[in-house]
Amino acid sequence: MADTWVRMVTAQTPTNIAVIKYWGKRDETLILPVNDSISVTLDPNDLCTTTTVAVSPTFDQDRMWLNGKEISLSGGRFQSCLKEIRARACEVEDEEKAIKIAKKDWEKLHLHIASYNNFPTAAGLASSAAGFACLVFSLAKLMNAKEDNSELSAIARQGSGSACRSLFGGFVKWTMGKVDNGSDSLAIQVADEKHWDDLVIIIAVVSSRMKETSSTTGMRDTVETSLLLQHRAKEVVPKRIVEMEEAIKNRDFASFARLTCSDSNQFHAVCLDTQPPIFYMNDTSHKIINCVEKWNRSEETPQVAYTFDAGPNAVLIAHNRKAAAQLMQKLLYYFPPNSDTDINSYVAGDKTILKDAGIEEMK
Ligand code: 2P0
Repeated sequence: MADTWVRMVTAQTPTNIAVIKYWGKRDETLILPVNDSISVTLDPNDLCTTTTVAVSPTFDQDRMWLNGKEISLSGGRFQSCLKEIRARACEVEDEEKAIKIAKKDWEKLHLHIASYNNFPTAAGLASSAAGFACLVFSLAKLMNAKEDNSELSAIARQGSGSACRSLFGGFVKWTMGKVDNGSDSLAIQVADEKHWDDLVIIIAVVSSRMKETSSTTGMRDTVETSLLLQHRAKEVVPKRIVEMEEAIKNRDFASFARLTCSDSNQFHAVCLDTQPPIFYMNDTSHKIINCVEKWNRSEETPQVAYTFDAGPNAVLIAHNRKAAAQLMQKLLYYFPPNSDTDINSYVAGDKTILKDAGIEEMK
């Protein structure tokens, strides 16, 4: 009876959207970036991963299931995260369940991991960010590791770069760090989730197709071939990071929107400057940019910021609920459902925005 116990921990982690982008690694194995980045973490009700990790002496190997299907844990990135967390495991004593795990036992014990995304993986929104952040956080709790979230972020980073920023809510900076072993390449919170809570994020899902160039491959090609990336990483981003932190601290939406849109556009320019060129946005993405730019210029101050990651989906950050409602009206006017330049569906933090606009959230 004594050796049939199971200890479990469940955690939930939202994905994050970069407003100053990470693109390019200086070390591919440790996942060390060529520049700092800043992101906003979504609400846990939006796009998030829920992960349950379990340990039991009855498990004979490490296994993982993603959305109910078993996946291989043999990849270097999974193994790096598991190794780093196991090295920090501490003694666990749970008197109620009569469980006692000594520090050295963690080397022999095996894990079962079940992870679910609350959004369709095929929607082109699948992100390794929430996944690795949730994996590392839940394993740290299971193994009673004493590291704080910044220290854990340096482990999640080794699963996927952008994952390090999902260890915190609100606005988060990933500092690229200086040292070769990557110990100072980690995430810190710039402002918590309550600091600027009138912002409304709406994601317009433009395509559900899988992207043609993975971020990892795209970044490698960019680092090898783009001169613009050198300029961006050394000259442009360091200044933008300072300005973006200021804009966030002062809740200065005009500066926030200008920096967010410019940085998204420069990231896609860097992709175009890559050999062979990488096209992540499509015609619909470009039309959304035009629509937002025209609207922002017709107002006294910008109402909406746009940003696009390694795919055509638009992440739109509205100044407030009123701007979000107006944005939905404009999108539905310019991109009527079932037209050629269709937006398949929407995801929003504030569900009433979609309901009021008369549309359904994606299932
Ligand atoms: C970002 N992206 O800052 C940027 C903007 C996409 C565009 O981080 O190779 O999946 O696992 O470190 O984290 C996507 O890259 O790449 C990404 P790896 P990751 O959010």
